[in-house]
Formats: sequence, structure tokens, C-alpha cells
Amino acid sequence: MITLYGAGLSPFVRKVRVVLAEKGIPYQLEPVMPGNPDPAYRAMSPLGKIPAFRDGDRTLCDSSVISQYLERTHPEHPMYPQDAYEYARALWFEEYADTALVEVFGGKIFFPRIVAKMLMGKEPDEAAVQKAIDEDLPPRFDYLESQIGQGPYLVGDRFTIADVAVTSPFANLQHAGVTVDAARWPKLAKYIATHLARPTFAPLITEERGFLGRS
Ligand SMILES: N[C@@H](CCC(=O)N[C@@H](CS)C(=O)NCC(=O)O)C(=O)O
Repeated sequence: MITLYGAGLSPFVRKVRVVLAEKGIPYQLEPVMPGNPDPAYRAMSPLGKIPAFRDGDRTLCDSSVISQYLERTHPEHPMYPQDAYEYARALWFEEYADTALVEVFGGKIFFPRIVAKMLMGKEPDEAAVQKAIDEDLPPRFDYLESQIGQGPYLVGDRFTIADVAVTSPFANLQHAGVTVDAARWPKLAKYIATHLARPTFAPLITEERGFLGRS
């Protein structure tokens, strides 16, 4: 049995959970908070980050690495394009999501509004959050709007790791009360709504909303 270590609200943990679900791989989620100092955990994830992963006596960390491992071990329902250029484009969107999206959606909006408030009882600096919403989101939304073609996929004609990685942090944004303005970014708003409603994403969002005490 595969074990995934982490917390469901992490965009990186959610990314791997969606890949596991898309491939129909059974797993158990072992709750671990970010920055876990436990030496046994650090043996799997030396930086203490989530997610970490175990498949028998094999351990890994990093959502991108774990996803690539799952692709090799479970090639059915592929999440990476075959074509060399499409493959590279999918990796680019994954990289962009894991850095440029997560640092703003997670670090500047979700963390202060949800994590710090819930776990540390710390009121967010709303001026700083609003500044991120006003200044950091529009260029990212503009870029994604420009990259979405006619269909609901960023690369090629099927759901890939690019779509998983880009959609995942939007769930954090939604939990923090921020949605995409469909009047300004119509393709992006539709794209995110479509993928968050996907059967592999939707139950996770429902579970997370339950954890946050929302119906
Ligand atoms: N590149 C890593 C990033 C993982 C990551 O930064 N996870 C965050 C939680 S969302 C974390 O564990 N942060 C704790 C820390 O940085 O100490 C991945 O893709 O898994």
C-alpha cells in the first residue's frame, strides 16, 4: 500500500492526491504538518516539507518527483504528454504553478487568511493580503488566460500534470475567499471551475471544506 504523508490543504499534497486518483491508485494519507522535525520524517523528506511518499521500502519527497515516479510505475492513465514539446510545456506549467502561483496564492493569501488564523490565532494583515490580490494576481491570471486555448486543457487535448499543478493552488485561493473574475478572465474562470469540479478534485475540496468547518 502506498502512503502519502502530508496535509490535505497543501497544494503540493493535493497535486499528488489528484495524480493518484486519476490513475486509480489506492493509498493512505498519513497526516503530517509542514516543517516536521521528526528524524524519521526527515529521512524521507530532508527539508521537512510535505508531501513525502512511501511505496514499500521506497521513499520519496517532492510532489513533482513523486508524480514522475507514479507515471513510471503506473503508466496507465498517463499524466504527461508523449510529444517532446508538449511534455516540456507540461513541465513548464507544473514548475510555474509550484513557484509563481504557490508563492502568492499560498504564501501571501492562503497562509495569512487561513493557516495563521486557524493554527496560530493570528489575525491577517489584510492590507498586505489585499496588495497581493491587487498587484500579484492580475499578471498571473493574464498569463494563464493567454495560455488557455479553446479546450479545457493547457497542453494538448487531455488532462495532464500541467492542469493538476495549475488548478491545485486555485483551491487554496478559493478557500481564502478569492475567485477569478469571469468578466476579466473568462477562459481562466471557466478552466478553474471545470477542473475543480472534476471527480478527482471535487471530493478533496469537499473534504478540505469540512476540515475548515465549512459546509
Ligand atoms: N517542491 C516541493 C514543495 C513542497 C512544499 O513547499 N510544501 C510546503 C507545504 S505546502 C512545506 O512543507 N513547507 C514547509 C517548509 O518549507 O518548511 C513539492 O513540490 O513537494
